[in-house]
Amino acid sequence: MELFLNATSPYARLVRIVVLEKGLADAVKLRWCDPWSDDAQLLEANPAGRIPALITEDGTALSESLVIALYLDGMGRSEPIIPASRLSEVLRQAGLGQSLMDAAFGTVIGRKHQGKEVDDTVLGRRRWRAIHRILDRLENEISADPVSPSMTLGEISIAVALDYLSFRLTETNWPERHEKLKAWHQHVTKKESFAQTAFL
Ligand SMILES: N[C@@H](CCC(=O)N[C@@H](CS)C(=O)NCC(=O)O)C(=O)O
Repeated sequence: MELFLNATSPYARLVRIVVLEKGLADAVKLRWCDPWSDDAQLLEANPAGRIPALITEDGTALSESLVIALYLDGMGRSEPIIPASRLSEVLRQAGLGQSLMDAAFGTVIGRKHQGKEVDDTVLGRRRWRAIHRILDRLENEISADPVSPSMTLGEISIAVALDYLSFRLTETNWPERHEKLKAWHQHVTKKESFAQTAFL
């Protein structure tokens, strides 16, 4: 399999962590690229021009991080990252993590192309309100310790989104404002798969 990625995308990092957690590192070749440079092979794999994209063993090109995570969960012999017994809880967390990533990434990319003033537009303010609401909700909902020793897709998604805030939007100061979430995040990100994929 081949995974198109870069070192700063939260969506690509989520998939990379899934690859490691599922014990599939040897089966997935990393194909580093710049999604903003219209890389011809990436466009062939994903006409949207976005990473991550995964070419499966049978040559199928998959896009969208959660879709790729779902595919990888069906492979490898490790514990499922979407356990059937906790389906709704894990998918709820995955959705919240993904929404946090979307609002944060939208803010970062908006600033890059239109300047920081974009934060004061209708859409910019809306994204910031979403970021704060999601953080508050996670602070209220997250249980102190993860339920199982193996990671779930929900935990990976939320933890990567929080790391992305610390990487790109430090002004959120989320660890100072959300103590329970901070402790949870410290616990979850102790895993080797997080260390190996740190944002650069
Ligand atoms: N919903 C998508 C989002 C993917 C995405 O936006 N990736 C960014 C990098 S972080 C990208 O490739 N952007 C290039 C572009 O939008 O042209 C997913 O979950 O995979």
